[in-house]
Amino acid sequence: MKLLQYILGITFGIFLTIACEQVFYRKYDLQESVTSFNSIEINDASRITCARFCLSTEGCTYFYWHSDSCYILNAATPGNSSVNISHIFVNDELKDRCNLDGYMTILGGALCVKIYNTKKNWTGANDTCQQDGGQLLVMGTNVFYIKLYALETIKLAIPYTEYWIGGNDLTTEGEFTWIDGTGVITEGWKPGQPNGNEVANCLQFHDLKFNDNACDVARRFLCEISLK
Ligand SMILES: [Ca+2]
Ligand SMILES: [Ca+2]
Repeated sequence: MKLLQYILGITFGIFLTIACEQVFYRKYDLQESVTSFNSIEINDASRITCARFCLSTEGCTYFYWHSDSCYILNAATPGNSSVNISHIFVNDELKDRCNLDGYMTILGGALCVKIYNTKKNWTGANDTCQQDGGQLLVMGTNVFYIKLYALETIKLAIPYTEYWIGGNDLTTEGEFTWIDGTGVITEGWKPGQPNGNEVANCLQFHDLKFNDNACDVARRFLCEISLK
């Protein structure tokens, strides 16, 4: 966490008072711009309007606002705008969801992840995450690059090559989907992957790129506390 505090400059936030309830969005600057796809764009919106829109949008816990343009980055129903973002505004209440043994608060709770260095097969790994109240890490299209960025900020804490994450092609061979239903996995593959056909039906990171592998192989794994 100390490393992260050095990397991320927290500049300012905004308070919202809606229906007697105070909500605070804190701004997190990113060290480099990140492209966000499938975001919802609202033009001519103040920061407060943008925050309000986030609050009223299912699934939205953080957003990007710059020069009167507002982007809802992680809505339950993604939009079709892509934008380069240099910071995100994160609902301050999110940081509390990471208050579990070993879970790291990254980008103010935009990502809440635990690195398990004990090895389990894919199902055992997912069971462990569920016992934590979470799931194996998923990286759906609308949050893919933000999560990848967030993981790269803690790469020193992820020293090994291979970790199970939350995708598989158990339903339809060759079509890898995320276990939270956020869609088909089309980007982020290691070159030449997936290559395992019927033998390899579970998704793992290989140097933060995707690779299919046999589900009964024992691997370290990454759990997250979902935003839902
Ligand atoms: Ca397969
Ligand atoms: Ca493979």
